[in-house]
Amino acid sequence: NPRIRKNVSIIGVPMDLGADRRGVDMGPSAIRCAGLEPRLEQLGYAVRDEGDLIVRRAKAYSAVPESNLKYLYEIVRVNEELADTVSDLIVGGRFPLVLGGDHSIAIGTLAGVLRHKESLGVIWYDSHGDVNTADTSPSGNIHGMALAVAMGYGHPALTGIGGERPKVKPEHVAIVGARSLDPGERDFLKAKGVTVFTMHEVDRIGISRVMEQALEVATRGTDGVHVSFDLDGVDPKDAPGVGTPVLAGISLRESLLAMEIVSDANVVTSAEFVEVNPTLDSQNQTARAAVELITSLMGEKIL
Ligand code: Z70
Ligand code: MN
Ligand code: MN
Ligand code: MN
Repeated sequence: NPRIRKNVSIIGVPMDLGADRRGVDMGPSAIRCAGLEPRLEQLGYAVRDEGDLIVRRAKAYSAVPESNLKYLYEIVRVNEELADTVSDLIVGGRFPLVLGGDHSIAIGTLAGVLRHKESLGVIWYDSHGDVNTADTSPSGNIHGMALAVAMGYGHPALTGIGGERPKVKPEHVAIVGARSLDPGERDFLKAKGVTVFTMHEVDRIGISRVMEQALEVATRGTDGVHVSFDLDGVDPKDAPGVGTPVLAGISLRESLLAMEIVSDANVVTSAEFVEVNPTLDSQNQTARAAVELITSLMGEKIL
């Protein structure tokens, strides 16, 4: 994959505040334990582990009310740092591979990438839409708002992360695997014209055609593609270690094929894998699935 640079940087973000649930902060450790770095090296990449960003524990400030946006200011602080980190790595000619942590970290990853892209395509692989705002969110959890924020919708403290830069345009976004959308999210996705491949489309036309169409959306008029992979997009039988398992999802086999199809398109310029919660997992199964998905995205072939 020529668009994926030879030099890959792993950035861990042990964030759990956006999900308001402990355990997902251990995701980066679990994915490293499952052998990510050596597997990428076997593919010929020069890998540098940048370590983890520091996320302060909730206890210190959880008493502070922040409207219905839980832990807003610590999430903003970490995502500003993540945006700077990702941006600096791109300047240094490196491919940013971000490990979560909950999905709120996509705000910082995308903000960093967007300093270098006029029109970024996004493939959002998730059982959820993550397009709530403070007004529509049933939970106040910022991980359920990350994609809306990336498109410029939400609290100004969130949409302002990363400073002046382009936003993700709705016509360049493809959500894959959706099966749990809140009423406000349905309205938002329709109003903005976001392309959504729900489980209905996955079952009707198959994952390979879904991914071909998702790639069309994410590459038409764009100068790069970001893959934001929430492990809860995968069926809980294959990926049980997630905070919000949603039944009847995309199998691991289909998901690996999805990543292979994206890899073959040679368009990916950054990626993140999020929502692995080792405390809900068994035998590190979900982190091991994440490693297989990552290596498939990065060009691993069976033969
Ligand atoms: C719901 C909300 C969400 C992940 C749950 C759920 C969002 N739409 N995202 N788990 N990964 O609270 O906004
Ligand atoms: Mn998500
Ligand atoms: Mn999700
Ligand atoms: Mn365009």
